[in-house]
Amino acid sequence: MKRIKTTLLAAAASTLALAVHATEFRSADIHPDDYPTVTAVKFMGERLKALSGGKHSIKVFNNSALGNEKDTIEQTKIGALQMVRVNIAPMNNICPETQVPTMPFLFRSVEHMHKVLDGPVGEDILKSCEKQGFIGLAFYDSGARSMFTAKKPVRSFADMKGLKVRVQQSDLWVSMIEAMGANATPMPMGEVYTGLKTGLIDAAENNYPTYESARAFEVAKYYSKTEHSMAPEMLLFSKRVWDKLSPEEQGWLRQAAKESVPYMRKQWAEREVKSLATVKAGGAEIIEIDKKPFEAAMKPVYDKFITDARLKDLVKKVQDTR
Ligand code: GTR
Repeated sequence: MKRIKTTLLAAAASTLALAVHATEFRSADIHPDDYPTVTAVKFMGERLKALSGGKHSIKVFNNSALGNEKDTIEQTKIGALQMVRVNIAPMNNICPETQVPTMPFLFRSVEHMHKVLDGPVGEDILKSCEKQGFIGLAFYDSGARSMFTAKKPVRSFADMKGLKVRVQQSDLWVSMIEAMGANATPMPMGEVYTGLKTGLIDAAENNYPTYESARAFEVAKYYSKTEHSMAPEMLLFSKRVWDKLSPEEQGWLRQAAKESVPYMRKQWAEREVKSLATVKAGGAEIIEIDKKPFEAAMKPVYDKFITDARLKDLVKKVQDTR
């Protein structure tokens, strides 16, 4: 009898321990429910739940419910938020190594980008944000970004002159757009639609899925395929929270994040095709453009941002990756 009692007590205690320590990590995203970054983090949550035997899960707060990317990065840094999925651009001013995969015309193809980000250079860049309070868990795809305009189409490099272009909140992005002869206005993504509609800005740039999901094609129907950057998405975990987890828990998170990458890539490839069809059906004009003058204009951007030996070495390693 005593034995049974002890066993029961132990079982109750362990259930209690599980209940006390079970954690639902919160993760932020600016995108809608069906966007591949959102579905991928949800998938990661399912994997985490399975790997941890139900101990941990993830709740995604998307649609900018917790604020814009800059705000949610701040919340993650202080540990108020455990995880965030953002584009790499708003990290550019925080950890300089993230500038490397953002650089214009750096990746030759999607395959090249995957090879770099899946290899030691990607690992190195993810790790580089640790000293700033972020554990880099993974990179996700974001395709290539191109220019879209509201009033006049951009058919050649010269058409960029004087345009007011919205950029992400990053000094590197400001320089990139200025090197194209345009004026850069940094602002959060959530303000782009109204900005284009009211004429506060003439243009913005993004991949097909965001051009579509933000309904930007309704107010800026000329999409010129400049494909100037393949700046990827990043999945970041708060180091403050991370340091309180056991190595086993950290391992589950890393594993679940890793497993979400191929899932995301598949969803992404499908979404790019779907979004292109949607924007075309919605009246967008897709313009083929000579990218050479754009690429040639980017030398000052490299000179200004890829300054020290470490960044130069990383860029070289990317270029040498075959
Ligand atoms: C999207 C990206 C977002 C955000 C947005 C922007 O492609 O997925 O994270 O960075 O672009 O331009 O602000």
